Amino acid sequence: MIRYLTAGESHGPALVGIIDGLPAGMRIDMAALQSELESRQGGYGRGGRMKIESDEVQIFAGVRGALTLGSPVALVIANKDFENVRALMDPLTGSGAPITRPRPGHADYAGALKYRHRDLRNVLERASARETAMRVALGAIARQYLGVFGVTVASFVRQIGDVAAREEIDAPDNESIERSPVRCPDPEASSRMVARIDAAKSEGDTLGGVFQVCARNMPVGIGSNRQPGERLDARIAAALMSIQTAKAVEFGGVSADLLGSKSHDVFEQRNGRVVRASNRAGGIEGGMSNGTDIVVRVKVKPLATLMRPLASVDLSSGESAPAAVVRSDVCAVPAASVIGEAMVCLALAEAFSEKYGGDSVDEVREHFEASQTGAARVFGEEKPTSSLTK
Ligand code: EPS
Repeated sequence: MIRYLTAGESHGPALVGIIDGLPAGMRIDMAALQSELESRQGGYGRGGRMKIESDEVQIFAGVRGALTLGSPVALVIANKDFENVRALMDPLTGSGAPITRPRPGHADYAGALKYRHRDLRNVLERASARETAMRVALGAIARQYLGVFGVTVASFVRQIGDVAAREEIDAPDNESIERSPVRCPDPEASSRMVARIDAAKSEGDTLGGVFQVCARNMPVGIGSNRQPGERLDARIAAALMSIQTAKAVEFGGVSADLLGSKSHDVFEQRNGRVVRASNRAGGIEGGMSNGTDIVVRVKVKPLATLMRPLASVDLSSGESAPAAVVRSDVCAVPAASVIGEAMVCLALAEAFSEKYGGDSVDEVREHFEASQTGAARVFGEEKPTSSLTK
């Protein structure tokens, strides 16, 4: 089964990632990996760090001649800023004045007590969203694996602060997303979002928002209803909630204040196929993909590092003091949407590998095709059962 691990501190020498369980013979498109890393670095509202970094991923294991070997794939992304802070962050000799005033909303306080660190830097370095660069690189590989099944994953920004894209925008084209400096396909909302970011910056404040991820061309039956942790929505939600700023995840458009008669996606028969009249479930029923698009929205909090710091307590003296101020971004919702895609790709890759198995790409493909053919025959070939896609 596909699984992964990351390691690395924000200002340490490098980020490291391992993805295990990929089939052999899968072509790795490095240009695609690089372009996803570039998207994550972009987005209006980023701070000075992104002028220092230009994330370049290197493969250290598991690939030869651009084809996976079936062994674990190991990736490294250097932190360019490490050279500027080597005295502070060198793994063997690093030291410096401790940070002792926790930022409300950050990992600082809980981490200090949990790991018994007197210097909050020892917590915040790993808690930093810098680590998501490696997730995006791993997610790009997971996306290439999903390509074997024809599945695609895209995202866009719905809201920054109190500025929201028009609600009816649901499946925008890629160009309209990429054209916007905040990955919002509604041009009018996009310019208002940029203005909101400028205003927050000038006030020493930060902004959160909402992004949406969509996985298309999903087959039926990924994930399972057997055990709570096997449910596809539970797995995707867990993956998305692991993004540092994420606070809520919502599938589809079911509303708590509507009756059941207005909430579900009725079945229709069209040209011998079973189709759905709507997609309020967001592509998942009973913990399994139902063949429609997986649509999920994620709410992210405003960043916890404010240039005009919030009230805090100096943990070394016990005195009231403003929270520590360290360099940061004003808004990272556009980056979070790219990271959200990576997390959905990783969660899906894990679930697909569980269902289709296989040691080589050809074997995976054979399993997938056999499964598709079998599913289409469940109720007999003459019946309208082929709701394998929408
Ligand atoms: C981050 C703070 C900033 C961001 C960083 C996440 O870094 P720094 O403290 O070095 O200015 O730029 O994000 C990244 C480095 C990145 O690659 O996304 C934080 O505290 O989480």
